[in-house]
Parts: sequence; structure tokens; C-alpha cells
Amino acid sequence: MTSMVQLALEEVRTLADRVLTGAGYSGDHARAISEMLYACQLDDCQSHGLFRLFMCRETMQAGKIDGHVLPELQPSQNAVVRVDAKGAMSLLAVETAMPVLIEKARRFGMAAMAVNNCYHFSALWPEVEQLSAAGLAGLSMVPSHAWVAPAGGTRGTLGTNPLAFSWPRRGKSPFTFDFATSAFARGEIELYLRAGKPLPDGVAVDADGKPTNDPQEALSGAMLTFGGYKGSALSIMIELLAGPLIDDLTSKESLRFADGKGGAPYHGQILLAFDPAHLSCGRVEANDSRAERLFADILDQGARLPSQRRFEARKRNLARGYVEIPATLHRDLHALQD
Ligand code: NDP
Ligand code: PYC
Repeated sequence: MTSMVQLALEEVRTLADRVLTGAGYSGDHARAISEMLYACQLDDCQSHGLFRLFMCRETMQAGKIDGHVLPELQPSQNAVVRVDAKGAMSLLAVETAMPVLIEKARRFGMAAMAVNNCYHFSALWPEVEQLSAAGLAGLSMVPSHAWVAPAGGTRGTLGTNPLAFSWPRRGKSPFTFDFATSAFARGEIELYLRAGKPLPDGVAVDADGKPTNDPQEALSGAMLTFGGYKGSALSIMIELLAGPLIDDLTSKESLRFADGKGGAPYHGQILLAFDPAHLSCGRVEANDSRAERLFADILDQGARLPSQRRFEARKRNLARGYVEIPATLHRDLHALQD
């Protein structure tokens, strides 16, 4: 069993901020990144919490990211808000454009945010949950690096390509899901490697295209999509919507751009926002009630809604004032500050 250590909540942000500014990120970028890592750690999302500080640091060491440049919002009269991250991490760019996306969705009924030229390492749920907190339904997608084989293939062509959705619920936590379209996120395989645990079947093939349970072989071979050809098709859709559609890179192009130097993938991100006030034919309350009946029918059967584990973890961690992280991660993060 992985041995865990307790980290006080305020220490999560402080630790993240110290590592990030020490690595060369400006105060603005370090704050935006630390907020994301804090949100993930608070909800016990280990693969995209403090563990991601290694990727943020490697990205800086790879020598191409600009840790100081500010995002540039491009003015528009239509339902598209475009923000150029200018070669920095995505998070400050999304934060800058989010109020405009919300305003445009309320004005037009639906709106899209296209983020260009960003490094991306993070979970997507905190961003779609900002949309549901504003009463909108939100979707987000990003490519990554071409680590994942398409269904029927044996070599990396697709990214781990996460898809996140959030639906607002009055007086309740939103309905949110956020998952990689690969069977496992890359970060999850890396955590298995750190913990010395074998992978379950169906996650990856080795460099010769043979099924493997070895995390190291999985990282140097090819990952598989979830749900066979169905996950593969969704992953291709994400390549298209968050790549060529918004004039940005695919996972294959992102991997080529990295030139073997490591760090976070470099590409674009798309966020879509839908306003029920425009789309529900003036019957928002009645349609909200119908959505609630759908959720009730799921819960009545003993099934759980996605994100329920996260919301419970958040409540527990806020009440006790600390989070738990693997002891080895704690040790390695402290070594980064020495
Ligand atoms: P998980 O498999 O951990 O979870 C996927 C979703 O399914 C979550 O919303 C989860 O809710 C829900 N879920 C899990 N079990 C059940 C269940 N039994 N019933 C109902 N719902 C369930 O996600 P991944 O490992 O695929 O992804 C983890 C994170 O990695 C995501 O946040 C994603 O954005 C990020 N990522 C980022 C990438 C990038 O390029 N930036 C690339 C790939 C992934 P709950 O959390 O409550 O368990
Ligand atoms: O876990 O697959 C992943 C991932 C890629 C980029 C950031 N996270």
C-alpha cells in the first residue's frame, strides 16, 4: 500500500508557488498554475495535482516556454473568443478569456473559446465548472502528445485527449465528468510506475505492439483508447475540434514540436458554453426538473454520478484542513526546492 503524508491546505499552494517561481514562472503564471494544482489536490485528483509540478518544471527546462508573457485577448463581435497564450501555460489565458466566454454565451446562447499557442498539463474540470457555476453547460477538449494508438493500430497517433463536461444544478454540485479518452491518463501510468504497480490489462502495448502490464513498457510503447473504436473516434474528434478547427496543432504535431525534450504538450484548447436561458425555449425551470429526474433515476439504482468522489473528497479535506499525498511524492517535491 502507498504510504501517504498529510499536507496542510495552505501548504499546497505555498509549495506549488515556491517550486514554480523557482523554476522561472512569473508570479501571475505561478498563481494560476498553483490554483489549478490546489483544486485538484483538494479533490484528491493525484494524477493532476502537485505531481504535475515535475511536468511544469521539465517544460521550463526544455527551454521553449515563456514563463512571463501575458495572454492576448483578440476582440470580436461574434460568439468566438480567441486568446493567444503566446507560448506560455494555458491557465492564465483561459482565466483571462473566461469572463468574455460567459458574457458571449449569455448574449448569443452559445459561444466558443479558442486558446492558441499554449503548453497544457492540467485537468479540465475546474474550467468547465466555472461555466456551470455561471449557470451554463460547458464542454472542453485538448489534444496532448501522440502517445495513443487508434483502435486497430499499434503506434502513437492520438493524444490522451481529455473531454470534460459540466451541467449546472440549482443548489447542488454540478453534474461533471472529465476523463482522458485513453484507457488511462498518461499521468496515471506514471503514478503506477512510481508506485511499482502493474497496469491492468487493456491499457497499453509495448514497442513491439504486444499487450503489456508494465508501466515503463507502456510509456515507451503505445497507450490504448478506452472503449475500443468508440473511444478512438472520440479521440479523433478532439484532435480535430481542438486542433485544425481552431488553427492549432494535433498531438502528433505537438510531439514533433517537443523534439524529444520532454515537458508539457504544446497545442490549443477549445471550450464551448451553452446558455439554457436561450436554448430551453423559456422553460428553464421545467427542463431543470426533468434533468433532476434523470439524475434521481441513476442514483435510485445505487449508481453514482461522476465527480461524486471528488465532491466528497473536497468536503472531507476542507473539514479536516489537510490533503494526503504519497510520501515519495512529498519527498521528491521537497528535493525540488533544495
Ligand atoms: P478518471 O478515470 O479518474 O475519471 C473519469 C471520470 O469518471 C471522473 O469524472 C470520475 O469521477 C468519473 N468516474 C470514475 N468512476 C466512476 C464511477 N464508478 N461511476 C461514475 N463516474 C465515475 O479520469 P482520467 O484518469 O481519465 O483523467 C484524470 C484527469 O486527467 C482528468 O481531469 C483529465 O482532464 C486529466 N487529463 C489531462 C490531459 C491533458 O492533456 N491536459 C490528458 C489526459 C487527462 P470522480 O472524479 O468523482 O471519480
Ligand atoms: O495525463 O495524459 C495525461 C496528460 C497529458 C498532459 C497532461 N496530462
